[in-house]
Amino acid sequence: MRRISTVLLLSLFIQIGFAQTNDSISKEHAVEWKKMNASKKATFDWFRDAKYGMFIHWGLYSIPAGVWKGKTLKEYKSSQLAEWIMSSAKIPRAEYAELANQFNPVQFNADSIVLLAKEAGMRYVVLTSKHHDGFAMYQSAASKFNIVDATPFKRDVLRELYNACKRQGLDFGVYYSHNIDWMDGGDGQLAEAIANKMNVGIKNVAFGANTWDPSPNSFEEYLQKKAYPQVKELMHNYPDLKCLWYDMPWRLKPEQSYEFYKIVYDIQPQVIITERIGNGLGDYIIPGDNKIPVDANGIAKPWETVGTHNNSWGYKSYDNDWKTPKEMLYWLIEIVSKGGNYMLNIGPTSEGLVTQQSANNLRVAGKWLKINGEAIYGTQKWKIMHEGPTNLNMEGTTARSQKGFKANFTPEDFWFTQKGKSLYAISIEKPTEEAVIKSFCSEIGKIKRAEILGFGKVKFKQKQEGLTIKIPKGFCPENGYVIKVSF
Ligand code: FHN
Repeated sequence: MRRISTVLLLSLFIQIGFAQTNDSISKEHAVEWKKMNASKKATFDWFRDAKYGMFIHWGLYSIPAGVWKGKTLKEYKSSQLAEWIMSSAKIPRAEYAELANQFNPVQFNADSIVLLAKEAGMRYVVLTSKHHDGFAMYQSAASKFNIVDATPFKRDVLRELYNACKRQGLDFGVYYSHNIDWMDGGDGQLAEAIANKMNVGIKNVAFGANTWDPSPNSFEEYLQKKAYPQVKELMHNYPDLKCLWYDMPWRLKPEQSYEFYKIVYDIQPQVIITERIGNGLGDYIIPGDNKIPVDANGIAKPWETVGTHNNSWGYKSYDNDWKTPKEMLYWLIEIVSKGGNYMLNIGPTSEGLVTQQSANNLRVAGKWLKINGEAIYGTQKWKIMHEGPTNLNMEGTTARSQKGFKANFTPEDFWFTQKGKSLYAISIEKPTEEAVIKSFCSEIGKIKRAEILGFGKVKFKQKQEGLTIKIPKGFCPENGYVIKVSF
């Protein structure tokens, strides 16, 4: 019972969004922030067009892969996410740091991973440059606890992925856990938050703090000596980044969030920043992990849903609940029809590999996108998002892992997008002899042309009840198809 409530609490935190602290930034900083935010239009345009990205959670936690001292995460009464094992199993810092001596992922090949992202139809890649365990996946002058200085591997994988993306024409961004650092973040401002009765927007004020073996330094020292310098070196050493994915801002003060925003802007002004920088200072919204907003119309900024491929971000040896190609396509089209982006995660193993099942599923969905990508990239949401009987509610990581993904898509389900003078009706089910799209009725204007992407022009009838299309004989794609109509 206690385990369940801790897990539920964790999922609740992750789903309610990222709340603010009591204060706000100064008036001068608010004016400055507005100017900086408004100057990023080119990157917002890029983001809106790109639609689909690859998230990579990779770090020392891929060695235990969800098992510590013979016990799986299930037996520890806390988070079930593999990258949280240091916290769930309350591993002392020195003991956790020893994992670095074993980290030697000699099979890692950045070009293969970037090629996989390309084959999957993804347009950008975001790597965890440092996750909550405090370990940097690049050469850092600010902390020796990094992949080059602390492991026998001695290779800067961030640099390798960055270069591979450049070679293969994908865009690149970095994730950085700015607020939570179990290795060096002291008490994560916990004592102060408790003393000041700070409203951190969650019931458990200690959430994410290292309470089992905190580093002896203050949080301010961590910011000055590690976090700010590391963000600066990321910005100096890896130019032309698209985004900085800050995460988990609880207890972070408004001026600290502001500083994290400003240091990025001063070096790479084009970089857009996630809402999880905290205190309302993000450039784009993250509605939740594995969560699709029911109604996205009220979201005023660009947004991105991030998703696990199984039910963990970091590699977890015993979680094989992989999203099938159809499920992946569902997430992507549901999100895109609502105007958002989807960033789907892979968690490489401690050898540096992506599991075969995960790679296969990504590639199958990618084949669909090769034919139908025109209905995804560079599109906008239409006034109608979906028609048909399927109505799912994607509530978050814990919900998916506990309930599983259950859906019976039908040939009557269509999701919509638009681009210029064309509309797209997207199906992820095999067609029957005839497709009827009710939303394309005569009321929306006279349709002049209809085609099936990857197939060609088709005959159609447009009436008050909708558009009817005869599906060509023998046309039966397993994961559906797209009808494009033009006016
Ligand atoms: O705690 C992290 C988690 O490990 C993972 O990085 C996700 C990705 O969105 N962010 C936090 C939980 O929301």
